[in-house]
Amino acid sequence: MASARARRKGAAELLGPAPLVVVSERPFNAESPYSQQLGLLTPVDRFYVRSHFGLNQAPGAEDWRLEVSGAVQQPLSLSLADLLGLPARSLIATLECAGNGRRYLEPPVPGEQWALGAVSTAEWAGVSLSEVLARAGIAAGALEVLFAGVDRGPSPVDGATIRFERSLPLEQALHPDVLLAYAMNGAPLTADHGAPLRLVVPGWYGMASVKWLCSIEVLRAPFRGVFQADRYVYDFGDGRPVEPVTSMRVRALIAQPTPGARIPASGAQVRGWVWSGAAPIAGVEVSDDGGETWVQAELGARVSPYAWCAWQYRWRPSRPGAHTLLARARDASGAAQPLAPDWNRLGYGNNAVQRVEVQVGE
Ligand SMILES: Nc1nc2c(c(=O)[nH]1)N[C@H]1C(S)=C(S)[C@@H](COP(=O)(O)O)O[C@H]1N2
Ligand SMILES: [Mo]
Repeated sequence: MASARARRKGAAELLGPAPLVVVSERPFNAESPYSQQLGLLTPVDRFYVRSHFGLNQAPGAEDWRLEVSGAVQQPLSLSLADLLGLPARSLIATLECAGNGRRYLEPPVPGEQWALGAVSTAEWAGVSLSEVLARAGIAAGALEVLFAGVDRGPSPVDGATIRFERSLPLEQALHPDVLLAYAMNGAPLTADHGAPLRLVVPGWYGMASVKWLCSIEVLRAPFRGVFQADRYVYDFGDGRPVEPVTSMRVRALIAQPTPGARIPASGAQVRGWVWSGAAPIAGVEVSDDGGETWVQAELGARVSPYAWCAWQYRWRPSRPGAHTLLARARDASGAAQPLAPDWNRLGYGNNAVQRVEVQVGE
């Protein structure tokens, strides 16, 4: 992957600004420059990257295999060619890291200090996981399905070498929209995004979408690994029970204007993206007075139930000077973005409304 990064840097020199905003070099973690996001799909070289350990080299597609084992009638060992021979399925889905917005928590929490760019959208193509599980045959007593990537590194809990592995409840794993994806935006997966095969769990925070997938094991007991039980849990520290992090909370992002922008007195188009993994989007409201009053924004087409949706609002400022723009989304379950983060010890799911300060000229 070092070479992929070197290539990216080389390309950036030719094209101008670097396409990704680097959060850490090793392992490589970087945000998408979402203020420049124009179309629905994020170009692959602008799609955020989140890797716990990183890989020196992505597994070669030639000798790579996917092993399916555990509580199944027929264990399988599949090559990429085997998977390409199964019925193909594609869908557009937004992926957001559960740590997106962690930087804004008060008091601060440990972990990658993401601003708001750990979210991107792609068209994923592959095979339904359910298709492969049906070929293996689920045996009696199955409860969960465990997914492991080839990447290894020190456990954040005790430093022991572990793999990145996570499970899904059987019912979720059997949903036909959960994909074993080999392509992204019409091209084979790149090393950073999990080549040659990754899981894509639409609607869930990104940690569920295991990259560099090499093994699937059907389990009869709940998985309690580090990235399941110690990480990716909401620990509010206020007496509320500890809960697993699952679907993406409703959130609107303001792409334009950007912080510090100078806006003409006639106003500007305020626009961005809105998504929710928990329930369909119900609406986006904008405030230009720090949250005193709110007006409805216009929603663009819903292209996929799993993809973000464009929104916009034609803003006509009532006075010159400093303004704080806010955008707040609601979903059909009645959930709305909070004005302040729902703080938790590991800093997940911070979907608090974004504030963008701008200056309106005379
Ligand atoms: N094998 C493996 N899969 C992984 C990870 C990882 O570190 N290793 N990170 C997860 C997390 S936390 C996120 S947010 C998504 C990021 O996917 P992306 O890098 O393609 O954006 O991958 C998930 N899958
Ligand atoms: Mo993540």
